[in-house]
Amino acid sequence: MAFIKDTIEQLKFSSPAQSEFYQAVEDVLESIEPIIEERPKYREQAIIQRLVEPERQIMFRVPWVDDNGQVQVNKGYRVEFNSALGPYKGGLRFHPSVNAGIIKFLGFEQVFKNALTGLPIGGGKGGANFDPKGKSDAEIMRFCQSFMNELYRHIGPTTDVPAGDIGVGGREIGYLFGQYKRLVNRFDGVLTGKSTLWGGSFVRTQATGYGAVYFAQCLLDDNDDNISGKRCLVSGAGNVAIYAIEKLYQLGAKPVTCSDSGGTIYHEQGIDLDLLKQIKEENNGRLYEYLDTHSEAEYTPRDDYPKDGHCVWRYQADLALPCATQNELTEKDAQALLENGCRYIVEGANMPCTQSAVDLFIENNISYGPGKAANAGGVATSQLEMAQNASMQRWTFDEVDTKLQHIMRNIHRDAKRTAEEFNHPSNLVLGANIAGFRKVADAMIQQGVV
Ligand code: NDP
Ligand code: 2IT
Repeated sequence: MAFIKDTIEQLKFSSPAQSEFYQAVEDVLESIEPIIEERPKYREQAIIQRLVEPERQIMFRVPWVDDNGQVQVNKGYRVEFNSALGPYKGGLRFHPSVNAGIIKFLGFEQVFKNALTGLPIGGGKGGANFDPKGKSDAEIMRFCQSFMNELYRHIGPTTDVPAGDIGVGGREIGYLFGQYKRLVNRFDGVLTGKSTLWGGSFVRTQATGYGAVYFAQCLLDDNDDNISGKRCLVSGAGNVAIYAIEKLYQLGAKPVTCSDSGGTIYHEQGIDLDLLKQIKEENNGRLYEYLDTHSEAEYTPRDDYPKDGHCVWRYQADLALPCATQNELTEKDAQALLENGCRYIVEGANMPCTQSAVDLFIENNISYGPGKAANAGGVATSQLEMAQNASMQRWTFDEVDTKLQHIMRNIHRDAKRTAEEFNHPSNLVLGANIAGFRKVADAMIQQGVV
């Protein structure tokens, strides 16, 4: 349809060189075609043009001093994308690949993901092109403090509430929070993913991985199938991957792979979760160290991956959970998964499957859970953390976990019913995009042209 092409052309002109952002926008626009046809008010109110332009984008210099006394400079971002449903909410990513296009794609996804949770949160994202690898703890602290020296003036518990993403976990949230508190002299719930010692919520650490597996359970239920005994491929070895693996084991499944940017581990008897946590959470180590304990496992370095693909997806399994980064699962990988009989794909990461890989899953009627639905458990639990902070309450692990399970089931039901309503019963991409879009667009209309 013309409006998709026109919108992307305009974005290419006004926001050049942001390919991941165009990809995320195109994915949503293609799904919402039927509803745009149906409801003229979306066009009259220029909802698409407003949705693709963030409400505010902040870019800033982050100067800091490394352990050798050298001054380093990074580029920091916070994109406050849409506040129709609530305060801007979304993570911070510290990775050398971060640029304006990456943050905008993540912020755009976040708007619809947050809407799908049914909770009162708008969408935003931030980060920096800072590479945490090889940095000392003191360097991480100084970087976080410098980052917050600018960010603090833009955020607040009812304005914008950042959290973690790639390269930002509990340690970074601690340093960021400490500096915020020092600058404003208030103990605000201004960040989520805080330590449970000082205002964090139980289950936030586990929430994205657990939530993705709860979503997978919904897909299996739809097929009168059961997760117990399923062989699973997981990519990534960070927060999302680790807790997806943990929940898979708790439900009787068998995860046999994980990966980091250096390579992939395949362990036929099942990934050793305690060892993985020790390498990644305690020692900040590299995945090849896994072989020091399990020489029977296979390690494939990145250089030996198949052309145009990732070796994780070349193993046989029933369920695949990409949990590392965007566009990590290509069309060739999708073909390999289909040939090996994989029937369920659930995205723990944001936009991990390329557009052509997604097309292949949909064409082949594979049960596919798109990231903005399947990985929403993290941000949903962040909102539960905000709710606990605002009401000065503290819920138990089981209380939060039960709420998370309900939220994931509701997201799945909402996406599925919407897909049925628009006559594409098994297409959860379409269902999730329309369900999220409707909530945001209707709220924007009710709030006038702002
Ligand atoms: P972490 O930093 O904890 O872990 C990221 C993992 O992915 C690491 O194993 C990392 O390897 C690998 N990885 C990252 N970038 C690349 C790359 N360019 N190529 C290959 N491997 C890479 O991040 P999270 O687990 O928190 O995030 C993973 C994904 O999940 C991201 O897409 C994120 O946006 C998404 N997500 C996260 C949520 C959360 O609550 N944390 C919520 C919802 C989505 P290495 O260490 O070698 O770089
Ligand atoms: O992509 C995501 O949803 C996140 N990184 C979590 C955001 C949050 O605010 O918890």
